[in-house]
Amino acid sequence: MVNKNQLQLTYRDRLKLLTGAAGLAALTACGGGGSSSPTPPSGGTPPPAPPTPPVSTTPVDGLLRDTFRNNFVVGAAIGSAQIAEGSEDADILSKQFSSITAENLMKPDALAPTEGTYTFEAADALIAFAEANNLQVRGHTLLWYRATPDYFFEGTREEIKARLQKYITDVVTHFKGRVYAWDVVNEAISDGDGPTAPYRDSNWYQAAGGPDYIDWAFEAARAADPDVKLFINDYNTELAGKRARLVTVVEDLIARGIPLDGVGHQAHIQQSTSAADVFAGLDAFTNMFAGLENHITELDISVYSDPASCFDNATGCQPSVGNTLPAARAREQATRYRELFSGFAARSNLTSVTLWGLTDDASWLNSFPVDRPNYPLIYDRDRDPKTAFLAITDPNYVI
Ligand code: 9MR
Repeated sequence: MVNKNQLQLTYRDRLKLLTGAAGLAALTACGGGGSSSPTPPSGGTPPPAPPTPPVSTTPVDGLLRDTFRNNFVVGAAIGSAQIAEGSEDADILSKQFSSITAENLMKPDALAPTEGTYTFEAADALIAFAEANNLQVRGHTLLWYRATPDYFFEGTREEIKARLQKYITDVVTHFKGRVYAWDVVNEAISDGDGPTAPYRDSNWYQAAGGPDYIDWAFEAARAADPDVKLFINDYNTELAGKRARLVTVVEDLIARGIPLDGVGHQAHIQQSTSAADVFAGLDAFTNMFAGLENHITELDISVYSDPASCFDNATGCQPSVGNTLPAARAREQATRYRELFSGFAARSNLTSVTLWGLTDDASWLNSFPVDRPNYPLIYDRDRDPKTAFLAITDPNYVI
């Protein structure tokens, strides 16, 4: 395969220009310069079409990360496939991003599938790739109610606490100095106002007989590494109810002196979500205490706008848009991405923005909440930057 970063215009790019098949190339050609088609003078001969400006789907090296260099690092969640030597994904990561998160490789079921045996190799390879390419690493995640082997929950409360703290001590120590932030506790907040609210009624909550496990996790992480930033991470902070419950928990942690540096906002949103609601999620935590940081940790924008029933019981989900992203949807999505990144850049305590995946084909949203092709990221299945990429990196780009 031709490495498109070795050439200014690849075979595929030229083919797209010739066939006019590429939405991106076409959009760039007519929208990139902010011009519209000239109107022929009435009765006269239409002027000749302006020459097609040179178009390449390869942005200049560093465009994405440099656009936000003074604002936040720009990350992508990845796995072993994306760092394969010579792959287009690895090339994109090294050229356009400044941070990575392991989508799965640093979760408890990946690092310690059986008690007392650590399997760090795949995560270490990810970190070695990051270090070789000047990418920072966000750690995800030390404690979650999913992706955790059953043995974590066996025994008495004291045994469970000791096991959890040993696990966190070992893992944080192993990655010490190589990870800039950890999602220490992931998704511990309830989605509703049930009996355990604001806490999720989870395996961890049951095993600890309450929310104390959150304290155990943060204390062990801080003891193992005094410098790494410690985050509580959750989804739906763009929704008022979930946000209020997370605020309650964060206030309590701070008041009791639990070591916490920031709030991770997953930002798994859909097209119907307004940027204002995402910003409200961020702003609720700003100035809660000096130095509290916000991170956007798992950003993606589903091109579907599904009702709650789709997430609850897979009914009422929007039908598939098919195997190509319709241009109108691509533009709507690009608009939302632009609004978000411009608002992110305006918030000084937002220090990291991570997309939950690199290319659309790799997204978990192709099978959640139902099997259906989705297009939630800023690189398409051909590894070309999408309209959304242009919208966030070029303020003059006409969407
Ligand atoms: O995208 C991840 C998917 O590949 C895994 O199967 C799943 C279970 O480990 O986790 C997904 O990532 C989740 C993340 O860790 C926490 N927030 C929600 C993400 C999507 O489910």
